[in-house]
Amino acid sequence: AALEEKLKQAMAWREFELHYMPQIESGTGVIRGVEALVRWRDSDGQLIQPGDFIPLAEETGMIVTLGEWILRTACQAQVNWKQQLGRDVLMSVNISAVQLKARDFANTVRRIVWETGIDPAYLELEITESMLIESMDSVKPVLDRLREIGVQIALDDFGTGYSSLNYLRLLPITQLKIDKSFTNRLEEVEADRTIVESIIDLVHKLNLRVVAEGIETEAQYRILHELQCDFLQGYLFSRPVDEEGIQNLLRVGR
Ligand code: G
Ligand code: G
Ligand code: MN
Ligand code: NA
Repeated sequence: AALEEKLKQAMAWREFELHYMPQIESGTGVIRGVEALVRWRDSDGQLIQPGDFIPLAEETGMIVTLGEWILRTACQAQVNWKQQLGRDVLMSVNISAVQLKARDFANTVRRIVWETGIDPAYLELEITESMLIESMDSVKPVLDRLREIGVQIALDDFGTGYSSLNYLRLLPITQLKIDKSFTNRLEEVEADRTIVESIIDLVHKLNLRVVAEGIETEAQYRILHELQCDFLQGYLFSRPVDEEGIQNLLRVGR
């Protein structure tokens, strides 16, 4: 309960901030987008990672308010960068199952798109396959509405849950993110390479795009480039950085 109080206070005191991790085009090395990742700067100036407060925010329902702030802040940043840097950057935002299932989620997104003026084609919402297991039927209409608004939908952490081909077949997904547990040992483990290659082929045959996460070495980069993975994300390119850090990376253009 102590943490819950602190979390409420943090919301009132605006102690949250967004950090950003670039996603690069594997062919050119150019940054095509960023993933927004929330952090909590507590009153002592300490940076708290989402793993330490998102679960509680979900349990208490606070994620709905926090998630709205995250979405609005990310969209506003995208619009600012367009004005300041003259380029559109794809903004990917993680969406919790609790948010997606809250009534009115699609309307909330529509309102934030309208209020911030973001081109919805440059907003991507990341959902995880684990949130689909029990609620495929209720989630699908929400995703359909989000696509009508024009936002992109990414299936995050692919391969870690119950990766059902049904999701790819039935849901209006635009991009798939291969989890880092598959790219970690790409150099050493032949089976991982085979699986990743097959996922990329399948995704391309479905006319979707694919991002590989957790790229930390040049060797992983080379293999994924050879396998024609569209986009890459990982510490090799950059760790999550704050607003100033990402603006610097975007200015350099790579
Ligand atoms: O940034 P980090 O690696 O600590 O993120 C850990 C987890 O927290 C990841 O699974 C990520 O998806 C999740 N996460 C990070 N930022 C957000 C956010 O803004 N909203 C939600 N719902 N989850 C987030
Ligand atoms: O679950 P989700 O994919 O949203 O989690 C994203 C998190 O994965 C980010 O917070 C980021 O810190 C982490 N991540 C991304 N790339 C790498 C990487 O190359 N290595 C490691 N260890 N973590 C990464
Ligand atoms: Mn993600
Ligand atoms: Na992921």
